[in-house]
Amino acid sequence: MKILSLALAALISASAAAQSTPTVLVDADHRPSQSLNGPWHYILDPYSAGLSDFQGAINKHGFFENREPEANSNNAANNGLIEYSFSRSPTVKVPGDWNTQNIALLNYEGLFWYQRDFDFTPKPGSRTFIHIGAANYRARVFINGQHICDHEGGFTPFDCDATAALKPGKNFAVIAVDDTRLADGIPTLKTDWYNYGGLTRDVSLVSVPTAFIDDYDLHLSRTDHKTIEGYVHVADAPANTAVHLTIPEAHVDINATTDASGRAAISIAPASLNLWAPGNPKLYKVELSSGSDKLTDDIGFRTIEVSGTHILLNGKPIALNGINVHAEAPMRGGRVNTDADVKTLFDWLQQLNCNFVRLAHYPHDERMTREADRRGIMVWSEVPVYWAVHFDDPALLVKAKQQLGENVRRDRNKASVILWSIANETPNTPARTAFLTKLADHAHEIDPTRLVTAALLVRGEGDTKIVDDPLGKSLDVLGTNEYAGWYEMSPEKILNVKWDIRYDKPVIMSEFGGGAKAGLHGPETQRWTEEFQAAIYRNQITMLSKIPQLRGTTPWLLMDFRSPVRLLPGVQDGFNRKGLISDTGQKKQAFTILQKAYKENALAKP
Ligand code: GCB
Repeated sequence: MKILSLALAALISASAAAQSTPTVLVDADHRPSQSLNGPWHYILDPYSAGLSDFQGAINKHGFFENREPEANSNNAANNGLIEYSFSRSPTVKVPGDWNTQNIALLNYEGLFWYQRDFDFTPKPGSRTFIHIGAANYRARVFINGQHICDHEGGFTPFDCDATAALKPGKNFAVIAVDDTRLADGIPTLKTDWYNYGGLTRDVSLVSVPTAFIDDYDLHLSRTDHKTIEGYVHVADAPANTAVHLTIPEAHVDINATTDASGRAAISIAPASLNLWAPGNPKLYKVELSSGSDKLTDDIGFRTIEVSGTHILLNGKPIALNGINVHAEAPMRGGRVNTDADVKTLFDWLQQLNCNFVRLAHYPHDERMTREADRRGIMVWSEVPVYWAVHFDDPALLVKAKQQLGENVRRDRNKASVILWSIANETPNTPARTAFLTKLADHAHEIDPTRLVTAALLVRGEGDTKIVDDPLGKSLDVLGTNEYAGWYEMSPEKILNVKWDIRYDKPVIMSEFGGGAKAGLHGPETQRWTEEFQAAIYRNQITMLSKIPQLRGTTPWLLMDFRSPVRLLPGVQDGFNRKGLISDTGQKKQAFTILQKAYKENALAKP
């Protein structure tokens, strides 16, 4: 591990000249692009042969050079012996984790090389970025043998400037992805989800003019609920560069100019605006241009605030009827990364009468937040600061901020996203509280228009659940996880549970539930039956509905998902079975119970 890290560090500094720092191009999914999805050759490299030699020294002619073995042995001395060949290696599909594409790769964790050829025609006066929707967990990107960039973090997008390495005609890309779990990673070594490795989301080439719009933030002002405010940022443009913004349907047509940092401030109050809300997911076509750069987005306008223990959407109190969703692709496993996956999940959410979803426990594919915008489903969006992260390591705060920053940048123009969650079930220690207070402050600083939350553990004294985690001070909304009826007490005892919430803030019950194997029936007292799970839901609904400051619920969870810590044969078989729907799409009894409760608004009250 150490040797590999050193090798990577040396490799990175050796070719630093070509490298760029990854960025996130906002709205990349709406820009014209050249897709690099499809089959890529791969080499499994558990011993890091493509990066370092037999004594761990850096291999200057690593696999990123994409060479082929020489037939003539005399040539071998010049370039070193070539003991790999991408063209003779098998392929996997991108986007897609490697684990579910080949049974032999199901449990592989380590270094994995991807390679593909592509044709490219550079356009004069343009720059080209390679866009990677997500690579789990670390990625090193090479084009035509040149090292372009590195990225750490398995669930956020990144864009790297590849202009200098691209050439007209035939090109090749090599991407080394390493999903080794790291003690000093975000998340850390242990999670209750599968470590699907690889290029799990779309890969493409995005060409933009030399000066171009890389970022913008357009939202409704919380102060007057009428003004669209924010900024448009033009990368690599001099001060006073003109920016043009139109929203034809709202009769907005304005010009602005950038300051020295490239930002053009926006503030415009249209005569009338139809505000985004569940049941009215109005999106406006927004057109932005600067110089020869032009892009369009579909943006909803709404405000989200807290008043005492209430959550206000467009100034009105709301209740959040939600559920947790992992990015587990319905009925096929692997990660959600297609329109069809997203449609299945959102159809289920709407059947359940949800107006809210918690995208657990990391940023999901951008298709998910786009669809939430279109369908009017509010979103809790999270970064994987999960369980026992090394909170005393300052380097990890940097990594957490990076992932949060990338997530915010990608999704800040999505009306559906109302909550940034900074963590899940972290231990209540001074180091944790200091770390997450800084992360919460950072979230407020980079996006002052949304609410910040975290899923907290609750303390129990007898039948009383106490919410007094000191982190609560830094949060706008408290998420609380509890598993009464499953990890503690029998389902009928749930009805005795009382709450002592020591904050005057809105509460979302961010997890509760229990497991059931779809199709297994028996008495309510028999664990793993659908009846047992249904009893938990019935009693939780009765108990939770009595919490005066309950503003939302997201039970755990919509669909069963693959997890390496769920090992009970014949029942779990490597899956967490707390879904209301099985991994094969079979609905369990509790689905109908929650569906009815949400139809009757029986849980949270506005
Ligand atoms: C939790 C975690 C979630 C787990 C779940 C469970 O508290 O937040 O990631 O999967 O419990 O099933 O135990």
